[in-house]
Amino acid sequence: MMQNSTSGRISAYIGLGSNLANPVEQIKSARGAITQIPGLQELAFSSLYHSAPMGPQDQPDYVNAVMGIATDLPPIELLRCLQQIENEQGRVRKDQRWGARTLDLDVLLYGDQIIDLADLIVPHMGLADRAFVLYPLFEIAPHIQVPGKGTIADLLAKCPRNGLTILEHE
Ligand code: ROI
Repeated sequence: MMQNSTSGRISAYIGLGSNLANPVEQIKSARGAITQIPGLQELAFSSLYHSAPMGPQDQPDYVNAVMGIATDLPPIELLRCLQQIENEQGRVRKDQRWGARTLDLDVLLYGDQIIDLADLIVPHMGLADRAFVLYPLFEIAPHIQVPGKGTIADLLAKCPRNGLTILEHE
């Protein structure tokens, strides 16, 4: 199925998060921008979820979602395109680690590949213990394997919902 090779269309999953400047609109606008990336097609989009911040608590709650895509962009090019969209939507990188942000786009999974580059680690490091990633991912891809970590269903069973609620059904 070419999921393992270096060329051809790969299914990948992108995590979206925002907790500033109208998060629902940030997520919807990011979805539109991602769909415009050449060499990429949307396959699925989760509901929008409302989540309490993980990390510093002195920041607003988040809106999170997960998007499934098919792409022939290499992972690092996909990352660069996503970073450009973050910047275009007013992302300012502050000194505080894990602080508030208008838009965060993460490559969660890229086919069944394990990627360990300076700028990009896939599967995403927080994937297994973040309810705001696992629940939307499970919604759109209940049968996938997370390379090196097991099935999404197994991971989900070990991850409390943590107050995560659906804000807007897809
Ligand atoms: N917390 C939540 N709930 N959602 C996020 O998307 C999110 N992103 C982050 C940190 C700051 C770790 N906390 C988060 O990067």
